[in-house]
Amino acid sequence: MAIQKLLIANRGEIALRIHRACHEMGIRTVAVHSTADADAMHVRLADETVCIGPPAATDSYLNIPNIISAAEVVHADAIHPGYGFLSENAQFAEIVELHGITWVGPKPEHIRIMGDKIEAKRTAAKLGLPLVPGSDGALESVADAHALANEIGYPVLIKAASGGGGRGMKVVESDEQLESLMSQAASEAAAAFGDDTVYMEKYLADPRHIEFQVFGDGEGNAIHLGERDCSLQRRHQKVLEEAPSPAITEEERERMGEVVRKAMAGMSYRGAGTIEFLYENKEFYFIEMNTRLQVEHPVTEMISGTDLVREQIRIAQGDGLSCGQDQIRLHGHAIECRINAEDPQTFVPSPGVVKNYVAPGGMHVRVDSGLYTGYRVPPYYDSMIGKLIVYGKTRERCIMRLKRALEEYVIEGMKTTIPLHQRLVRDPEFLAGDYTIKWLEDWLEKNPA
Ligand code: MV4
Repeated sequence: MAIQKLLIANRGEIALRIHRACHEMGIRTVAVHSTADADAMHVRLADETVCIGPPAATDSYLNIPNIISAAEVVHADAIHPGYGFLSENAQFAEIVELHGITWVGPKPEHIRIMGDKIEAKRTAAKLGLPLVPGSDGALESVADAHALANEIGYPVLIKAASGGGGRGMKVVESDEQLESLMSQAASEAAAAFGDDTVYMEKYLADPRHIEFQVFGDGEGNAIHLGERDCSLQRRHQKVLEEAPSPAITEEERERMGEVVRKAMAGMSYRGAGTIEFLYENKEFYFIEMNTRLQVEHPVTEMISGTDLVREQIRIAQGDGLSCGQDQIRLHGHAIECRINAEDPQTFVPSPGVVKNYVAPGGMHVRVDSGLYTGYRVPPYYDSMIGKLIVYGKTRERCIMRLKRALEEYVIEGMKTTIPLHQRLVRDPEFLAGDYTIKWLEDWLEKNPA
C-alpha cells in the first residue's frame, strides 16, 4: 500500500508543493511536463521526468492517454492531480484506478456527484447542509420557473448545472426578464459545458464567500480544519485569502465545522475537500463542493500546523487520518496573496523572463513559487506565478508582517500583482476585515493606481 513513486500530473507551484511533500515522506517523484515547461523548477527537482506533449494543455496536462502511458513507463504507483487540469475529472480518476495506480484524490463517484451542481445540492441537503432557497433540481419549464421565482421572491439567480466558477449565471430581477434570461443561461451553458440544464436560487445581494476545509478517510471518519474567507475576488478569480474569516465567531466556526464534518462522515468522503458557502446576515448557505486540494490551502496549513498534501497521501495509501477532531487546534491568523504575472491595473497577462528574483523570508513567511532568476514564464497557462503566505498571532500582526514581506519581494522582468497587494493591505476597510464578494471590484474602480 505504501506509495514508492508518485507521478505529479500538474505544473507550476502546485507541482513543486506536491514534490516537496513527497520527498519529506521518502516518496520518489515523477514530473510530467509539456515542452514549454522543461525548465520548470519542479521538473529540475523531480527524480524522473517525462515530456507528455506540446505546450497546449489539451495536448499535455489534459491528455489522459499520455499521462497514463508516462505512469506505466516509469512504473509510478500513484498519481496526484494537483488543482485544475484533471483534478476533478471523475473519468480520469476511474482510469487511474483501473490501471492499478493509487489515485491521490476522492472516490470517482464523489467527484462526479459534486461536478453536477444540482446533484451536489441534493446530496448536501440530505447530509444536513443548509442550502440557498431555490429549485429542487433542474428548471423544467418557464411556467415552473415563474411560479418558483414568485414563491422565493426576486431577485433570483439562474445557474448552469455543469457550471461553477460563476460562468453562465444570470441575475433576474422580474417576471418580464425571466424567460429571456433563462434561455440565455441555457444556451450559454450548452455552448460552454455541453449541458443546457439550469436551476434557480434566491440571489444573495452581497454575501461573503466562506469555505470549510475537510478530510475524510473514505470509511466514515472525517475532520474539518476550519474555514477560509475567499471573498476578495475579481471576475471569479481569487486575489487574497485568509484564515480564519474575520466575519465569523468561534461559536459559528464550531457549529458549522461540526455540520460539515458530520456531512463528510455521512457520505464516507475520502481525501481533501472544500465545502463552499455564501454567508449573509449571519447565515451559511451551501453552494458547491470542490473535490480537490485548493490553491489557498496554505492558509489552513499555517493555522492548523498540518501538511495537507501529506494528509492526502496518507489517506490514499490507506494510513487513515493523522488525527481526530479533538486533536485539531486552530491558532493565529494567515493570509495568502496570489502573485500573478499581470499588469496590476489592467490585469492583462505579462509573461516574460525573470531578470532578478528575491523572495521574502523570515519568521512565518512562506513563498510557494517555482520562479528563479533566468526562468521564462510561459504564456500558455494561468498567470499565477507564486503565492506569498504569512502567519501572525493575530490578524493585525499577520498584516504587519505581510506588508513587510511584500516590500521585500523582488520580481523583475515582468509586471506582477505585488503592487496591487501592497495597496490593498493598507486599505482601512480591508484592515477592518469589512468586505464582501463585491468589495474588491468596487475598490479597484474607486482606487485606480
Ligand atoms: C451566488 C451568488 C449570489 N446568490 N448564488 C459565483 C461563483 C459560483 N461558485 C457561485 N457564485 C455566486 N453564487 C446566489 N444564490 C453570488 C455568487 C458570486 C460569487 C460567489 C463567491 C465569490 C465571488 C462571487 C462573485 C460574484 C458572484
